[in-house]
Amino acid sequence: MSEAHAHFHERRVVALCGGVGGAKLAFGLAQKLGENLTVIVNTGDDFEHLGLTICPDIDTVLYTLSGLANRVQGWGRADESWNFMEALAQLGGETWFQLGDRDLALHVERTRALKAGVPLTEFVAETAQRFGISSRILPMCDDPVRTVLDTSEGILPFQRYFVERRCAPKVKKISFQGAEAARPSQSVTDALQSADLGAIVICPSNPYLSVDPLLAVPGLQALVQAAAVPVVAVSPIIQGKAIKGPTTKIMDELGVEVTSAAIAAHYADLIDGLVIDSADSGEGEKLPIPVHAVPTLMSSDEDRVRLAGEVLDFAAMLASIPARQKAASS
Ligand code: FO1
Repeated sequence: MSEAHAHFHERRVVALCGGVGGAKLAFGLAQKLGENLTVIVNTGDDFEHLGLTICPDIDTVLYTLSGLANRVQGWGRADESWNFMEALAQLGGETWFQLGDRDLALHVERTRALKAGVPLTEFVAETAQRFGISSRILPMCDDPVRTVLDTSEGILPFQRYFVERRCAPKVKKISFQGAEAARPSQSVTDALQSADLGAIVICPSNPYLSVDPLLAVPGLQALVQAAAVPVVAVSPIIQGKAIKGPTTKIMDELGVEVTSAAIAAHYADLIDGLVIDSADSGEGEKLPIPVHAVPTLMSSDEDRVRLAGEVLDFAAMLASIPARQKAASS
């Protein structure tokens, strides 16, 4: 761990992150790096609902890094009450997507700010500051990008598939509406081009649903590839299973083997190393890139911080090998 501390003491780290799983590692990285961490978050899950703009992954990262998160469900706030939902149900309103009373305040205030012309990036930065978060949290872009799934039940917007249909329909294709017209914000570009950048971490989020939307923003993938620092991904797969969510089911439906090797192949153009679970260390030996096998299950805050330390150590090790540096190889 001392190696990583030495290497990253003055350097910045960018993490690419989706919702619940990714936010856990982002929490660990934030504990280690504080203001030297920038988390770029998926906004493909965002949607307009009940007249409000909801940004689930951004909010999951905000709540997780500030300690406000509901740790059991992973999304939403702890100490939540549900009076609004109960009253809405009584009125015959839409209740398939649960909005807690405290959580609702964030959606109302964000919708007001966006309507007043405040960019999402600015609103998130101000909210993070109010929540006492020292790390930077950036939406992947300020333009609307919406993940849409072509399924056995037809075309479904992300939250209809994920929450209302509980990921039951078979996924045939995933697309990111609006991505072609989107551009990385200046803050995202600056973070990835920073002269102080030491590493880029791809959190153990769902590669297809949570990380691909980020990479679909034209120019963002090129910024990651152009950065002359190690890019390290953490595999969300442990022994052929994903800890949470539909990753395994979607990989099956898309005809991809549920292995860390498939994750390495998915990110082949991007990463210099992959962190996999120690239970899969045998599999790691067969991969064509450097692999670091450690326990990746994050049940406690200690687990999150420990895994973050391992990821930073691994990145520091990769940075110390000149042949591995992208600047040298490209
Ligand atoms: N997930 C659910 O499974 N059911 C819900 O009713 C639900 C509500 C919700 C409200 C606000 C929020 O920020 C997240 C919410 N989520 C809910 C989680 C969300 O759908 C997923 O975590 C992500 O979009 C996937 O990363």
